[in-house]
Amino acid sequence: MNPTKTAAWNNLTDHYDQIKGLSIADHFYRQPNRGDEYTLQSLGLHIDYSKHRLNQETIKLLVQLAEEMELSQAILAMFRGDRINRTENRSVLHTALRDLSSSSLMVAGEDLLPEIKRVRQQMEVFSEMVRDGSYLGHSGKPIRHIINLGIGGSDLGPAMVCQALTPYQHPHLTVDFVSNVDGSHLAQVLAGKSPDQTLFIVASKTFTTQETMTNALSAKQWLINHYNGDQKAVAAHFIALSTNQEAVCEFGIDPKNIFVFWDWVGGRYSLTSAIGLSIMLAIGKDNFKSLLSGFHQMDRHFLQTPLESNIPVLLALIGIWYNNFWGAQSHAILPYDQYLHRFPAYLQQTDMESNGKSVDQQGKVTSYQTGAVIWGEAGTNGQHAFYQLLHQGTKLIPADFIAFTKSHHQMGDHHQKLLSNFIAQTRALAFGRTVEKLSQLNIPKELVPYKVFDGNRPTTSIMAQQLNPDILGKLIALYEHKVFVQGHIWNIYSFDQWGVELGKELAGEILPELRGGLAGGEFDSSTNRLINYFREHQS
Ligand code: G6Q
Repeated sequence: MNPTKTAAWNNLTDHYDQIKGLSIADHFYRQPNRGDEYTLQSLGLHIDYSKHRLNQETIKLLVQLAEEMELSQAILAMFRGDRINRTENRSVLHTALRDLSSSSLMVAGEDLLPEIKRVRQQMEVFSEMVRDGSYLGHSGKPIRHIINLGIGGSDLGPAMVCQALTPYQHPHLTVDFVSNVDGSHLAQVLAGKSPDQTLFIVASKTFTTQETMTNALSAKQWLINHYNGDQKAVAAHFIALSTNQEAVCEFGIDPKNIFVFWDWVGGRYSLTSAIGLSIMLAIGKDNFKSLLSGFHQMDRHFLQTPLESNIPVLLALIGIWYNNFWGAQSHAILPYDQYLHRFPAYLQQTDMESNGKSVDQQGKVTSYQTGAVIWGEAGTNGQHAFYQLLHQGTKLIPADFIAFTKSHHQMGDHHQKLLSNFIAQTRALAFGRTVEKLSQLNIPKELVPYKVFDGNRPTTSIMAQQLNPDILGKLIALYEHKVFVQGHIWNIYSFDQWGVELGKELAGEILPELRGGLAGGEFDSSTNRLINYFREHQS
């Protein structure tokens, strides 16, 4: 259904006209207790959405929009395994991977949970052996270095989580991620590593992705060179995470070292499947379980909580409010935690690959805006870079500020300083600095216009006690479901990625030209010229 044809959409358009003149400061003036009234506390998360250009009527109408779009039915359909990814004819069941409370999940006459549990147990046994040193490399030494070879969904999630949970990592194992087909990436990670103590995880759902297979073959060569051509070394130093068992065996990986997952796990939603093995190796099976439990609690919250107090639903609806009624083009993710500095990049994929679509579920080009540009960086670093534009630029950029009350490192007053910046920024963005305030500060008159901050820049503050596996699981699931809600309301298919597939095809098209003779003029003149430039300037 086209969301713009709903009564709620019409009402929201009128409502926007009525309140667009009110600033965030005006809303606080009218409702001084907004800080209490627009805060949700659930699952150990403190979500403050008071610093927004909205009131209770806005929320009511946004919830009506969700109801008219039959959101609750759509949520149920995803959890029970309906084939909601219609363009690929697949179910979307990443929630089953972390379902720690159900005893069965029947989809098309088959219970999915036993197989999920079997693979998780296989992962646990394997990761415990590596972690306690009983898993040995080809020359009988324990593993010290783990290198995940994967890209996109087979890289970003595990890489972000391993970084975020650094304080929980095994002290004697290093975990690296190589994704780029640029040989510099692999070379940099291999440098200084001893092959006889290195374990490669080839993470690829399809096991055909150019970047990953190229890196895997080069890594294999590096290993075999070390063992003077002994191919048997591969079995002890390579494992695979994939849905394509046949291709994995062809590569020479021991079938018992294949950790499978299923076509109903989308790449960017796969970190709680076997794709998360690098995470389990890094933080251990118990911490991995806490991560899953965090995910699962947010899944339950999403499934069971009424729309108006459902965290992912609310954040999604507020995003739609800015995207479709205020014309915001982008959304910033600003974690005030250095360990979360990869979180914006991770969410970029979750959100932009899912909702970067312009054709609706009926095959028609949408007449309205869909997914926002997601970007961001850890605070306080961003404050010394792009916050200038957030405060005084011409663009409207709603932002999520994320912070934790407890640091993993008690170091002087670092953490109070970090958090004071976090709180001060959301306040400054909302309320700005007026001419009246400046006049009390003895500012030269001609500088006043430059030092005025209009404020009225919307933010959501998300706080929790500490960045631990459980809270991280909740945060990730929160954003996954936010993306789902927005995609559903925009009436697009969030779980395919034909734009990514196009890139995969194109990479193969140009490669022979770079290897072979002069470009034959089969492409446009710019492409031919670039190909020729490459060929002529290689040496
Ligand atoms: C994710 C996308 C994409 C995918 C990579 C890697 O949802 O489909 O980012 O994860 O292209 O694909 P493979 O895991 O098949 O190598």
